[in-house]
Parts: sequence; C-alpha cells; structure tokens
Amino acid sequence: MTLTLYSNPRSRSTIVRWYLEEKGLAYGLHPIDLATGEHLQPAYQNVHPFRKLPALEDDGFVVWESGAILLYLAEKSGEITDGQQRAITAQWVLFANSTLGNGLFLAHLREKEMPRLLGDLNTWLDTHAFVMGDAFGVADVAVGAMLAYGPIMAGLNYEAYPAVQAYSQKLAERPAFQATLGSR
Ligand SMILES: N[C@@H](CCC(=O)N[C@@H](CS)C(=O)NCC(=O)O)C(=O)O
Repeated sequence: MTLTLYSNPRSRSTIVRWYLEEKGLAYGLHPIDLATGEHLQPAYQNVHPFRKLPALEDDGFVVWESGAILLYLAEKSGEITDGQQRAITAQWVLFANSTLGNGLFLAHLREKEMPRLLGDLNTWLDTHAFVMGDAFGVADVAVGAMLAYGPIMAGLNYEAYPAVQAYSQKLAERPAFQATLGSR
C-alpha cells in the first residue's frame, strides 16, 4: 500500500476518496480528528504546512489541496495522458474548487453568482453528458462534489436547472459516490 489519505469524513478528503474508489486504487486512511484539533498539532503540520485536510502521501511524496490531489491521482491512474488534456482537466478542477465552490458556498457571493454559474453549467450539460465530454472523469468528481455538497451544506436545490439536477443525480448513482460522499 503506497497511498495514504489523511482524512476525516467531515472534510474534502471524501472527494478524494470518491475518486480513489472510482479508479480502484489501493489506499489506506490516516484518520485525523478535527474535533480534538489533531490537525493543528505539530505532527500533522509536518505533513500539511497549513494544517488542513486532506493531504495524500505516496511513498514519502506528499501533496495537499484536494484539487491538486485529484490531478495527481488522475495522472497516476493514467486518466491524464497529455498536456492539453491536463490543462483542460485542471481548468475544470480549479473551476469547481474556486469559482463554483465560492459561488455556491460564500453567502456574500451566492445571490449574484449562483444563478449565473448554474445557468451556464445547465447550458453546458444540455449538450455534454459529462463536463469534459462523453466520458466520466476526475473533472466530474470535482464539479459533482461541489454540487453534492450544495444541498448538504447550504440547503440548495437545483430544480431550476434540470440538466444540472439530472447530472448530479446521475453522479450520485455511481457506486463509488455512494460508498464515499453519498454515505457521509
Ligand atoms: N481548498 C482546500 C480546503 C482545505 C480545508 O479548508 N479543509 C478543511 C476541511 S474541508 C479543514 O481542514 N478545516 C480545518 C481547519 O481549517 O482548521 C482543499 O480543497 O483541500
């Protein structure tokens, strides 16, 4: 076992677990207790200098930030194979973790940003089965996770955006989702 995910069910480590399960990669969990502040202790600061979850260790190599971890695993699993694909995948992962996440979860942005972002995403998904085309991939984990957290964390619903709602439902039916984010 070379991959160790520093995790807590109430953190974005669950997004990484979803992708690990999708790819069938063997991994171990190193649970970190957020409630007792275990992540704030010096031992964990040696892993993640900013003392946040998640972080991933691969045979002594450490990477943190959930989006960077997803991109690392997409390369490792062979999903990303060339530079342009890497750029477009990073585009969607960064969009999910910054633009979309902020628009959905930062209260001062939501009123202005959420209708526009979800409206445009709805238009995109009207003609794309998955965000990068016909095949499910890591970009769908990043975007799908933000959409899945919407109802859980902010009471959002996507009724006004039928293609977004259908996409989110389609992702939620995946066994790897149900074993991870869907059972949190
Ligand atoms: N943008 C970061 C967010 C990291 C983050 O804020 N993690 C939260 C859990 S989801 C955390 O560690 N919170 C504990 C704290 O800030 O003390 C990522 O995607 O990895």
